[in-house]
Amino acid sequence: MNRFHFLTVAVFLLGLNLAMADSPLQFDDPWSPLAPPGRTMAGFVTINNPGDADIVLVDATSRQFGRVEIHTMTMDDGVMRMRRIEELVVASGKMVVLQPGGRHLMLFEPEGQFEDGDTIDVELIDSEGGRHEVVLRVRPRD
Ligand SMILES: [Cu+2]
Repeated sequence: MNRFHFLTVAVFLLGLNLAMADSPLQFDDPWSPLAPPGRTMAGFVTINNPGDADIVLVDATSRQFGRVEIHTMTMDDGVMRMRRIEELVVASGKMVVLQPGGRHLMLFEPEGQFEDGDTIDVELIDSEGGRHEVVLRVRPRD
């Protein structure tokens, strides 16, 4: 491969990489309340979608946890219950708030211990297979 071809391929690969990393979603104040070691944790974030298309989040993953789910909370006979939701729609031009007492990320089976200031890398996966990286910062509950 001559030098010109090498550069062409390198530029092509770089462009591909940028395209894959490109998420239209904007994440505001992603955080996770400090929890005792080994406990299931939660993730909160405000998600904005300034893009032209609705984005439907269907799954989540983190290499720091065995399993991540998107949850909702509902009042059921006076008792707050949470359950997994299969679809979290972030409509074009809209905002979705994951917050204590409402929808949240549930982080099961922590791989280690987390302290104030640590970060948790989460990938949100949409219905088209697109991945959206969000970094939660661990801090004490307000
Ligand atoms: Cu939950």
